[in-house]
Amino acid sequence: MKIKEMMKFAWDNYKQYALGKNELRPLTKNGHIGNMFGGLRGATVVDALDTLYIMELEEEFQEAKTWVEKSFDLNVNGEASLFEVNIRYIGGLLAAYYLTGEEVFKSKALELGEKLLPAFNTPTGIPRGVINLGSGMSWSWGWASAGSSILAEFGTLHLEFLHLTELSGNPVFAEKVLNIRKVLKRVEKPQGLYPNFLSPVTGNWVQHHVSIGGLGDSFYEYLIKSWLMSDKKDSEAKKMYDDALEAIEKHLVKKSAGGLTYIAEWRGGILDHKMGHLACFSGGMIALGAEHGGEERKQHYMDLAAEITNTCHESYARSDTKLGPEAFRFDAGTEAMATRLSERYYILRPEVVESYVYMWRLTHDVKYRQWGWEVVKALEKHCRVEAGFSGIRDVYTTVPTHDNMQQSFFLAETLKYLYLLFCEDDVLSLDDWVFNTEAHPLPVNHSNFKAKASVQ
Ligand code: DMJ
Repeated sequence: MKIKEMMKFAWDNYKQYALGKNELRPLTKNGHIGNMFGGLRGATVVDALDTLYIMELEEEFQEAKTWVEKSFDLNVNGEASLFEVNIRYIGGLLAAYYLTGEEVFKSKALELGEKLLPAFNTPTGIPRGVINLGSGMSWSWGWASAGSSILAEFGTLHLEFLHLTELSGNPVFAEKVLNIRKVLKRVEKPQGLYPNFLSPVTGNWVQHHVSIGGLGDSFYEYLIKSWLMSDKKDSEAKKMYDDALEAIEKHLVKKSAGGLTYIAEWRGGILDHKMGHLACFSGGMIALGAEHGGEERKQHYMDLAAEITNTCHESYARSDTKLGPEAFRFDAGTEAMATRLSERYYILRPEVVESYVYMWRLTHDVKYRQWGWEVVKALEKHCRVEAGFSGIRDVYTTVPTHDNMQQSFFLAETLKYLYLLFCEDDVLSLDDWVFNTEAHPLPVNHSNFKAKASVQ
């Protein structure tokens, strides 16, 4: 199948030119390390493991596994993003363990999980965003206002941390994330909304910026997925999700003059009529949450999910490359297009395809497969280069503008979701698996684990 060939191509080039680095630079044919992972290496290896396995790229999976066994060093010193290490490394290792049963993935996940714990040593227990994996010192991002922690970062640990407790028998991981939930339940929410910046010292919001795109996104995703992963026992998470979505719908969801439904951003009550590519995961999330409501409510949310997914498809369809920009706007006559030069890029992100997969699995409307295939063709035409896949700087021109970066999430997510879009529903069935925000599948606990997920 075509998508399997794309994965093999992406992997083979990474292996040839960048094995052990974090990402491949496909134009210059070398590796990129970056500064998100605190000295950890092989982000692409760990992110790719489960995709290689699922696609039955056996030889390539063995190569990746061998690298983890022989070369993946956790004794590093450097400033890491707690969020990124969790979703890519812990998520990737956990998924690889659950799919294969190979102990090496479990032990590395647990060892790395321990290294993240000092980030939670704050007055509220809300972790800071950056941690030195060697010394355990942690601090907030320099760009985050007044030393705050970011909703999408501390709100995107729950799934992985419950599994760390499940696998280790050590309650500490679950305790940390259940405490985060407690703080969030307690704090007053303006209009029922969750702003993106919270002080880890006082437990109060620092700024009233609300977004279902960057800085907020996966917090909402992890609420509904916590409920699903607990085999629908964690009713607290479901209630928080339902309430948050209701507030979002009331205050942020809008329809453009041309009839496109979108989710705006909110700054202290003022709307910014912009939707980020990141926010496009929400079509899938809303459909996933709708699947389990009452009949009328379910239809309402399925309609909303379909409308948002359609808008995100429009953001692709209205570009010359048929790939979508980093952000698109609905103002001054613009509909679903980027207006700023700085927002025209596409870095191989998965969110739109992710929504196609959920919509396909939950409706079986063939248009989602057609839309997915449009993405495959566009990636082949505009992002495939001699030695891998590259992001592009401007989706509105077909003159090549490659950014020379093959993101690890392209292998973890974009290619995995494209593959799943064309598989039978029982390949990683939504009844048995939840995908973490990096598309790493974690099993639903149909037995004892559900009790722990609802502890309070
Ligand atoms: C990925 O690392 C995850 O999907 C995350 O939730 C958001 N950003 C990238 C992909 O765009």
